[in-house]
Amino acid sequence: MEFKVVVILSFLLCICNGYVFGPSTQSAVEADRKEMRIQSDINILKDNMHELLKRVSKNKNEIASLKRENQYLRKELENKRRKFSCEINVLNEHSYEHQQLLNDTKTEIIHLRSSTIEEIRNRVDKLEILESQRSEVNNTECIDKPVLTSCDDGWKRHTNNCYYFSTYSASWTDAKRECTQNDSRLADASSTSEIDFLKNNTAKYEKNFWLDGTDESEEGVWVWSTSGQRFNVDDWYSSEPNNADDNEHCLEIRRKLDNQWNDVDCSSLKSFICKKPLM
Ligand SMILES: [Ca+2]
Ligand SMILES: [Ca+2]
Repeated sequence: MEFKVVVILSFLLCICNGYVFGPSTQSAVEADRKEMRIQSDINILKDNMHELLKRVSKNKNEIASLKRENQYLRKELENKRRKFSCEINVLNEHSYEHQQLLNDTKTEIIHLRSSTIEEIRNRVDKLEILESQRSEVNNTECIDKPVLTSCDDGWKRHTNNCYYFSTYSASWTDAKRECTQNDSRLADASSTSEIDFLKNNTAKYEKNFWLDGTDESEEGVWVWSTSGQRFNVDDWYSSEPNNADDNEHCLEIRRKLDNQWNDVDCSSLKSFICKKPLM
């Protein structure tokens, strides 16, 4: 009997634990767990919010820095724009001035070209007239003058020319006239053999002799006065021509300079050499 009572009480206790007290204890545990999870979530959210606030603060600083940089760049851009605008204006002004200058130069060139062409035409016309006159004179000379087959007495022959070495002195201008009056001209020299011929003869006479060369028209530009031709050969002494006292414009063969060429005062008196063709 006692055993039956014990079994019955144990059974009732089990029922009480399972159906009366069991459910309320489980809910409390579950509630605690939920509270802990929520608290944990809240802590995580707090941490996240704190992190977000830090980022927001940092971004604000960066934004402020970018704004300042943006303002600086805008100012720089404006300064550059003003500077380039100013330079462009200056360049435009210069370009305009250069264009004006170019136009003036073009006009001047056109004018010069026209006047030069006109001058050349005039000179050609004059040359044609002179050529015509010279032909007439040559024809007359050919008819009137006998052909020389040998040089006159007192004249020396070299190749196809005759040369007269004067025994008296005259100025360069008078010497030219003397030669012309003797159907010849003041001698020029067109080859080294002719220069040697003249030099060898003047050495024998031991005098200074005029030649036809002069730079009277243009200082330093030596020509043969009769032909107007520039020298194709010369025999200047090493330190000549020196245009001493700015007054030496006529050509002599100078004895004391090894019978080489020297420029000298045209009014000085010297012997001279006349030249005329043999044929
Ligand atoms: Ca001179
Ligand atoms: Ca001289």
